[in-house]
Parts: sequence; structure tokens; C-alpha cells
Amino acid sequence: MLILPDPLILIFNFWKLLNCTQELSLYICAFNNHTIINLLKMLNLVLFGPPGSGKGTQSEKIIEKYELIHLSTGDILRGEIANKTDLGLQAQEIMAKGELVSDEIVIGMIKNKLEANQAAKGFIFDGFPRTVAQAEALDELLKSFNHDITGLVSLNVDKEELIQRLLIRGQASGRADDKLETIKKRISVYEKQTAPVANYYEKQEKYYPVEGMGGIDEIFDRIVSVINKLNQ
Ligand code: B4P
Repeated sequence: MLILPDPLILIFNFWKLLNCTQELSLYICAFNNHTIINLLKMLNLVLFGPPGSGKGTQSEKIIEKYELIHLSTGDILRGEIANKTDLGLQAQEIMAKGELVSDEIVIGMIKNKLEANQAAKGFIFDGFPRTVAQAEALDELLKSFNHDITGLVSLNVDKEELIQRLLIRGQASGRADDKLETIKKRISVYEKQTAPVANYYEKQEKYYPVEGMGGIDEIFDRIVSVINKLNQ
């Protein structure tokens, strides 16, 4: 047995106490982080609908009211095009034709944004997911962060109205995909590839249809009444 002189015993005990306190505080911190992450449930909304249904327009108002992070894959892609990145160069031609950019590219973009905003109150996914594969990937990603989708809010707008809105926007913005032929192509891509995403969330009992015809503020009021029920 090791016999230590009195002052050394004192130092040894002090060192043990210090170590113990550090370990204890680490446990407490880990417990607190875990508890905080689980207690603060994020409000994660998918704003869904065909091109021109008002997803971008309504997202702006929702993020202001609920302080959510706005994730618009369309905006991110247009940013990449403006900055002439490799990704932007790949996306430019596809978007101008009214087709969808590959799932792999879009899922990668969303993953980066989710990782960078872990302290957020929640996210509004605008224009994403646009395929069932994107919806499945989003569920998996959120699950890995211990979160899920709260609900999908779907804006229902007549086809004629969609075309009119996008033609008007095209005149003002000069957006390459807001031309009659491309608009029709985008609507048909939506019907074939994107509409099934609504069924995917309906099966999870997370589908909330909203009338998307009428004035911007009255549509917003309808959306708010859905979100307030989800956010109780
Ligand atoms: P997006 O940027 O998502 O554009 P969008 O669907 O055309 O527009 P949105 O529905 O947001 O309409 P907005 O509010 O602006 O996609 C563009 C392209 O990017 C896609 O075609 C695809 O190639 C690519 N892409 C994006 N995400 C992708 C993904 N996940 N996977 C693969 N590819 C992807 O409204 C339109 C106009 O209507 C505006 O001018 C607005 O002022 C007006 N408006 C809105 N509400 C109105 C109302 N109530 N009354 C009258 N006008 C109204």
C-alpha cells in the first residue's frame, strides 16, 4: 500500500475532487443538451402546391410571423446560377426547360442548411420535397436530428390562374422559366412527379389543404389558422 505524507494526500484528494466535478458537469451538460433538444419541438412545415400557387409569396409572411428559417430550393438554385457555381451551371439548363433538378443535388443542399441551423425554431420548406424520393430523404434527415415534419400545407389553385400569375411575373422579372411553354411543362411535371408527395404525407395524417385562390392576405389568414392548430 502506498503511504503518502499528509500534504500529498491533500493534493491527491483535491485532484480527485476536481476530476469528479469535471465528470459530473459533463454529465449534467450532456443531459441538459439532450433534454433541451427534445423539449423544444421544432415547427417544420412543408408549403406545397403547383408552380405559381403562391409558395414563395406566403412563405415570406409565414417566416415573419413564426420566426422560421425559410428553405426555398428554387431560391437556392437561382442563387447558385447567379454565382455561376458548378451546381448552378448544371441546374440552369434543367430549370429553363421546366424540369426538376436531380434529387441528389437538392437533398444535399437541404442537408447542409439543416446542419447549419440546428438552433432554429423550425423550418419552412418551400418547393421541397418535389418528389417522393425527396420526401423520404427529408424524413430520414429530420429523424437523424430527432425532429419530424409537423404538417404539409397544400395551396390549391386553378390551372388557368397559375398560368396567368406566372406570365405576369415573367413580364416583370424576366425569369427564364416563366414563359408559356415552360409554365405548361412545369405544371405537367408537377402533376406527374410532385403531386404524389401530398399522398405521402396524407398517409402520415399530415396533409392540410388550403384554398389558394383569392387575395394574398386572405390566403395567409387561412394558412395561419392551420398553423395555429398544429402549433398548439
Ligand atoms: P420555385 O422557385 O419553387 O418556383 P415556383 O414553384 O414557380 O413558384 P411559387 O409557387 O413559389 O410561386 P410564387 O409564390 O412565386 O421552382 C422553380 C424551378 O426550380 C422548378 O421548376 C425546378 O426546375 C427547380 N426546383 C426548385 N426546387 C426543386 C426541387 N426540390 N427539386 C427539383 N427541382 C427544383 O407566386 C408566383 C406569382 O404569383 C408571383 O408573381 C406572385 O406575386 C403571384 N401571386 C402569389 N400569390 C398570389 C395571389 N393570391 N394572387 C395573385 N397573384 C399571386
